[in-house]
Amino acid sequence: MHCTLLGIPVQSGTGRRGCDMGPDGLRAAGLTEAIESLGHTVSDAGNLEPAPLRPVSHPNSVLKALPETVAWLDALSEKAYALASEGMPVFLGGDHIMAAGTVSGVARHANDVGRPQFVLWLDAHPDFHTLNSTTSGNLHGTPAAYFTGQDSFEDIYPKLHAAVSPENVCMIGIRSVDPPERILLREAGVTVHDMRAIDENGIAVLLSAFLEKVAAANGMLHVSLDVDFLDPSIAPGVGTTVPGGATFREAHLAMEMLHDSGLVTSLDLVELNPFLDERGKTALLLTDLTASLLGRQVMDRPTRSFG
Ligand code: DIR
Ligand code: MN
Ligand code: MN
Ligand code: MN
Repeated sequence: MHCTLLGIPVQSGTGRRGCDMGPDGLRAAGLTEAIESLGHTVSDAGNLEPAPLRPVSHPNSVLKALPETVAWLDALSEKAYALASEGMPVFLGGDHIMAAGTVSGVARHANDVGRPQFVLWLDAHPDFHTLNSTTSGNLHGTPAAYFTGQDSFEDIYPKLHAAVSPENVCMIGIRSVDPPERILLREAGVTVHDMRAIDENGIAVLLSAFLEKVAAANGMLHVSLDVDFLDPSIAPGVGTTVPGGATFREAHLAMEMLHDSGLVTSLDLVELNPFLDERGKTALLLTDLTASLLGRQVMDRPTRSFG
């Protein structure tokens, strides 16, 4: 397989600085070498630059850095669309607003080739605010609402060529949901597995059910991995730590199952903040998780098939 790395040093969607160093933190952790060691080829497309600013406004006065963020999305949604047709893009963040660009871009490609787009959202947060519902104004809380076609984004975020059906989105690891998000998620019909669901069922059961669904539909699968999906004790390099996250083994098992499924077509690694990290600990963990997703195994085992 061929992987293309694209750095997206956006941090305008979050309240804290340092995410702009995320792509270089992942490179320093040896991401390219880790992927190559598994027999894949890697090209690094370098870091994206935002498009020129265009005039955008919205009546919600708390929104932070709207024009800057939109300039990133304008560039990224086109770039992600282009990269989706050549191997597996690995998008290196940058804060989670970038998923508005990556998912909309890959979903447009999936639509072109006549396949449904699915999204596995691994995060403490659903990031399902509209521009109307956010009270923090941090736009990294909005991407999943945008790419599933919720309202408020029209003529502000890039034109959405192919919305992802909310029924095709599965969120795992969720443990911080704002009241308006809770209502919007329920109304839209997104599958949300909170941490309690992991505790009660095990992550393998939840993930298997979703992978069966993707396989049965011959879907394309985008995985969006937010650092704060992980417990802060193993992944401190993120601006929005929430206690009670996925363990080291839960995260690796999810990645190993994703590999075995053969279904993953694109990946986001987001919200790494090297300024807050402990001697590269979080960047190294993300690198190892990516290796598990791309085929690193402790022992050889037969490939499991879904669908
Ligand atoms: C909170 C936090 N729901 C907000 N969101 C995120 O500001 O909208 N934190 N994504 O990482
Ligand atoms: Mn393709
Ligand atoms: Mn997130
Ligand atoms: Mn998060």
